[in-house]
Amino acid sequence: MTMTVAGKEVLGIARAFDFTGEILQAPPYGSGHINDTFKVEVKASYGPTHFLLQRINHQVFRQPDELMANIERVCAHAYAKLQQAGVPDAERRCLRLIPTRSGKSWLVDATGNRWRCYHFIEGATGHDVIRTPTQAQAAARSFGAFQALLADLPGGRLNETIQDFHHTPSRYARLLQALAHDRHGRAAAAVPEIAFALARGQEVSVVVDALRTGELPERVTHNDTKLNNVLLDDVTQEGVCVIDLDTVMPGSALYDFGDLVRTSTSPAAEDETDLAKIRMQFPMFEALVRGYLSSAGGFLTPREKSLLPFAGKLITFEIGLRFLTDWLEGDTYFKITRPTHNLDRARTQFKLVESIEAQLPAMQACVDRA
Ligand code: ADP
Ligand code: GN1
Ligand code: MG
Repeated sequence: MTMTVAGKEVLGIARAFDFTGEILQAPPYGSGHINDTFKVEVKASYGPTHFLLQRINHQVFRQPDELMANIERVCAHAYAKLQQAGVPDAERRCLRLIPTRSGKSWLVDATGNRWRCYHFIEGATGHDVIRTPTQAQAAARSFGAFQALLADLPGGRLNETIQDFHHTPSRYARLLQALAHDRHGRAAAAVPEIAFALARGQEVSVVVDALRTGELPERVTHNDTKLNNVLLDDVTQEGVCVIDLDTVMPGSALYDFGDLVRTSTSPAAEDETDLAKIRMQFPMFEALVRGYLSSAGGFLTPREKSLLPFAGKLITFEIGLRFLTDWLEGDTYFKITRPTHNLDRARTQFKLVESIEAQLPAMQACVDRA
């Protein structure tokens, strides 16, 4: 967790970015677990206009300058390609950085925090909970299109902003370590969750092993494709813009599809406490497959396609491991608003894993048909 930031300080930071007009307010915004986000409202001659200001969590992202160098490259490439393709509303289809008044892509404040500012995408929303298969299809299509857009990113391999981010065996090992220390004496309160995790330790290496042997290709992937990291048009529900680019780096397409299954198939929130509400809804999965293959089907290998259902289970399990580990370690990583928040989140993830396990054969048949 990072230090909170005073409203007055945010206004001062906002003034360092290169837009004109009087700044009216800059309240906290969004429901991300990592960065601090503010919606800056500016009085411009043509009416109120908005910007999205963010303070990067540098306890999570240890090399924020390398991260911003990635984002500069990714944003510039995506925008140039959309313009070349003649997309009429290209400025709404990808994130664009607003430079500081001294021409830098990000700001370093007096205490060493990094800040960045994006154009605000109006008329579109990042949803915390899925409502319709149309939304699931649109989200998956957008993330597939995002991978396609970055398949020819020039300039060599992107920086790894978090080492081993989706290395599920390392996430599992970290849980074992947290359990061995049990520094906050919390393990006793999570006995069934711990047992659930320990019973599934043998499957965690499937994707990383296949990447190592070359059986699966490395690609530029988003790596944090939760449903609220794509903005859907408020009127048409079409995917407008993929956001939250901090973890765009080398990875597997399966990580991206897997996190879509995790966040776009259950009808309840990630931190729902009534576990009876948590389940993998098959029509949502079908919509994800349809949407994802409509934009990524052309480049995915047969092995990638066949592992799509398993990826849903793996990534849901992996994020469950991370929530449980953070709970055991005393809540140092994900933002929380109640004492058992991370344990509650781990429980929903594991309940969803169970639901996926029960439907894996049908999910596999669905992908094979597609
Ligand atoms: P975090 O890493 O903390 O999840 P995000 O980059 O996802 O932060 O941003 C937090 C929220 O801010 C998003 O869920 C989305 O609602 C909103 N958001 C981010 N970027 C934009 C943008 N350019 N235009 C409009 N809304 C945005
Ligand atoms: C974090 O930043 P946000 O809220 O979009 C996390 C993801 C987790 C997710 C769980 C950099 O995503 O990996 O899957 O929470 N991001 C980072 O909701 O750790
Ligand atoms: Mg986010």
